Amino acid sequence: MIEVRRHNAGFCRDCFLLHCREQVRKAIDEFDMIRPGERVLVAVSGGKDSLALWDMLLALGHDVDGLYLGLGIDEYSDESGRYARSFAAARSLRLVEIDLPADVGFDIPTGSRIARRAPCSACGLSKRHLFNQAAVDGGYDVLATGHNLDDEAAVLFGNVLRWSTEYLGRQHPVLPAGGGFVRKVKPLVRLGEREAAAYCVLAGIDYQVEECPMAAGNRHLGYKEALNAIEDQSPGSKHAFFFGFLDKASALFSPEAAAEREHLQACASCGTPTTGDVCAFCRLVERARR
Ligand code: Q46
Ligand code: ZN
Repeated sequence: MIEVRRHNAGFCRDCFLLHCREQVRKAIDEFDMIRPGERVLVAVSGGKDSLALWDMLLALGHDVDGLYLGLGIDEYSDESGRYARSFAAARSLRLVEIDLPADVGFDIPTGSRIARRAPCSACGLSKRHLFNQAAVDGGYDVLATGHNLDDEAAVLFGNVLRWSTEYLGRQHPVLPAGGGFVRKVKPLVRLGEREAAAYCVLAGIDYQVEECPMAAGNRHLGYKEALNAIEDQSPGSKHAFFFGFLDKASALFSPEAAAEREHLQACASCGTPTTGDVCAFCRLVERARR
């Protein structure tokens, strides 16, 4: 029996798998994430969330290929690539691969050091850019990522703590396509981290359990721990926090994000929309390659 305290419910194996897929289907419908016939590219890291998401999207009948980005983080990246590849191979799925060191010229640990950026900041920037590029190049309509309810609640918590209004205006399970960006969706927003892990175990999905070594001690993990303590006392808090924000507050911040989008121009080097002449990713690549 799998207990989900947030829903005050217990499930057997088959009902739990159906429950998870149903939550994903609901998120897709509620936020109009994927329309019939659209081609989806899902970014997979080899971890539980993204592989569960790929599996669930296929089970729901979507046309989905995978995208794996090798970050060059020592054995962690070697192992994560193996999990992503074996998931795809066992199910005869298409996995698009990009290797940051081989294809772009730097790995996250060295690149971030040289560019004097925190590893997760250099990594996030690289992912955003390369995921979008791969989706555009492959002619996909939608890019899906495995961010779950715990991730979104923790990001929201951090943005609220600092009142980062420009980020609050952009925090949504769907970012529409436009100006060189494909639509970005987060179909796992209705599922918690533990549900994604339980889904993998029950669906027979082998995933990388080890977390990225670069995450240790970062703020995001601290926010997750704080929210876990609250959730323990009061199940449903994360859901109420995040979905309450979407219902009641998110629209208040969107004009600021929209105004920012109006000032974008094409990067002189790669053409991606940016606020400056050259986008942050191209500047990172330039510095890291030096
Ligand atoms: S992979 Fe990249 Fe994460 Fe590792 S370097 Fe940080 S952002 S922790 S999701
Ligand atoms: Zn650029």
